[in-house]
Amino acid sequence: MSEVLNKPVDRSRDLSQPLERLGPDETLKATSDQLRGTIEESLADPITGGVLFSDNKLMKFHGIYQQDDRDLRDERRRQKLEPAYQFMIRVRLPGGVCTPERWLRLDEIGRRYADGTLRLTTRQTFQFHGVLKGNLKPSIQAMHSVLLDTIAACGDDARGVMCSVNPHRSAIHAEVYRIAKAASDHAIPRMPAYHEIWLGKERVAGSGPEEPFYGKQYMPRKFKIGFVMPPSNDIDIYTQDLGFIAIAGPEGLEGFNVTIGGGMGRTDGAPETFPRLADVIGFIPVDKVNETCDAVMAVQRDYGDRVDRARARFKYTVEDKGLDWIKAEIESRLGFALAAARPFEFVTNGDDLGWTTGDDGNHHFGLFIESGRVANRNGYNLMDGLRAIAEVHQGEFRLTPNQNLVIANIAPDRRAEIEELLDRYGITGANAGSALRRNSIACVALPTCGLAMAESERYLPKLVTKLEAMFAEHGLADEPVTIRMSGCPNGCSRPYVAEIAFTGRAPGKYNVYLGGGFHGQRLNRMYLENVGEETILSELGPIIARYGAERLPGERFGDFTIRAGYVREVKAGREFND
Ligand code: SRM
Ligand code: SF4
Repeated sequence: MSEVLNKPVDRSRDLSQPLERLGPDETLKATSDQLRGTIEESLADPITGGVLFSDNKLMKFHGIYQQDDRDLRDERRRQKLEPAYQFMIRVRLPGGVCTPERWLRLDEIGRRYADGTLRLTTRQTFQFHGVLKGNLKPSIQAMHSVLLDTIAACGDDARGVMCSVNPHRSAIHAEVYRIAKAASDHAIPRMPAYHEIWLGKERVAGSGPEEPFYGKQYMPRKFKIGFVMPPSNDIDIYTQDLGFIAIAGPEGLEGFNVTIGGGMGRTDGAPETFPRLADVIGFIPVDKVNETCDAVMAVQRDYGDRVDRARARFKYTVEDKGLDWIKAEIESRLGFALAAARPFEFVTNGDDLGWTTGDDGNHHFGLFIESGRVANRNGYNLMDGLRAIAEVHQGEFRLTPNQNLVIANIAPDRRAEIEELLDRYGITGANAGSALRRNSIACVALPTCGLAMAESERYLPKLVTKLEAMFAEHGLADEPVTIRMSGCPNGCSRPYVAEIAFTGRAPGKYNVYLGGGFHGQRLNRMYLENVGEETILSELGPIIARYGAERLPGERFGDFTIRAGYVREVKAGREFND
């Protein structure tokens, strides 16, 4: 990234402050020898299946998290054994586009080194779970053999860049994807430590700083960038730290509206934390995207809170400094004023499932994948089926922000072959289930996520079975309603923009939220606190019944719950906890 933007600023939070006045993570980053720490030593330590606490933190920048199997935690404690340490690896995959060759390699890694599954995430990439320490290097090296990496997939940096999955308007989509990919390549940190530790490269001493933009301390916190193509808001643009809304005219792509300051994460009982929807601050031409990434990220790098990590996301910098001030600071770094934002319209944040045809006549199959888990389970051999398809497919796979998959760019004369494989493996996901199920997202949660307070991926499908029966009873089986569950308030399924949402409080207990906007344009509000399934069903049942009987033509469930007075509309993130 550009060094020009490294101008000194704001002494209260500037990196030149003594480290002891900043949070412990800042000290760790600054003294980590550019993210090397003692990762090599931790990996080589045969006494434990884990790594040092500090190395675990640093490994996040390398796309790797230490976890332990929480299903086994109590039993192992009783047996006085260390936790069943294992690792999660997250791939960097801008826009979720994956070639069949890469799919096959990732499938092999999943079977050989992980828990035998692939997990498609809400930011359009793959995660591996259950990787043992000794299998980390072989996994990363296998990815490298198909030119994939995990750099900055986690950590205080620019995370995986998202891009709308829109095979219908393929020419413009291709251009937006190309720009999103370039922005990802631009924002990725230069990280020699990664190549040394995982790929065995020799350390080379250079004259300049190893990372000219991020420096030694990187960003105050994770930073998320996304590109969206109206009328689909599939990436939930208002939840991104920095977003680009593609504006297309008669001649093609004209540029992007820029959004800043979105985010979901919050903490129960901490009103100073809240989800926030991004603001649209102006329009830029196509060739200013990377400069805009630099300018916005530099403002957050220099002004973000480096003392309190709970308030270190860009959304709080925007709240604390004020939108006008932040916009002026971005413009001063850009050296030009943003143009007025152009009109645009979103109609959905869901995916197109089933067969569709693109501008160029190629076919695409959108496949619903429950909670994004690709596995062979309970007689449904989805992982084998997708492997068989990858072996013959000549287009690509596109991972969606709703944890689904598009088998994309199937030439007309190849469609029959793909259809035959879908039939042979019984892969009918897109057509099976209610509209409620097809619009459901659950984060991973138990047993791997160390922050989970309740089940999510393993529970939401069962809850949906009960709720969809209620919707069907009132003639609403085909009514799309967004429903999202997270095992804790961090909100990895982007629950606070869903029409119905659940966040875990304790085993079997959830907060319930209603009133989110159908295409992600409005935050929801808490309706029930810390309740179990019985209360969830007994409280939601009458609301669903009234919706069936009293809704206005075209009225969405989230809008209805506000009109009917179940929840008050949230107009700004700060109001979320009122
Ligand atoms: Fe997330 C932390 C999983 C998307 C907000 N997230 C985690 C960790 C790494 C837990 C941890 O820190 O120990 C989870 C690993 C669980 C596991 O076992 O795999 C985790 N997050 C996920 C994924 C896999 C959920 C999924 O089911 O798909 C998503 C991976 C995305 C990717 O491919 O990069 C995922 N996480 C999100 C999103 C949605 C998004 O980005 O569009 C959010 C909300 C948006 C936002 O960032 O505001 C999100 N994750 C968080 C947070 C809260 C951050 C905050 O601002 O407070 C945490 C906790 C943290 O960072 O301290 C977190
Ligand atoms: Fe884990 Fe919480 Fe994210 Fe779910 S929302 S994956 S429980 S951090």
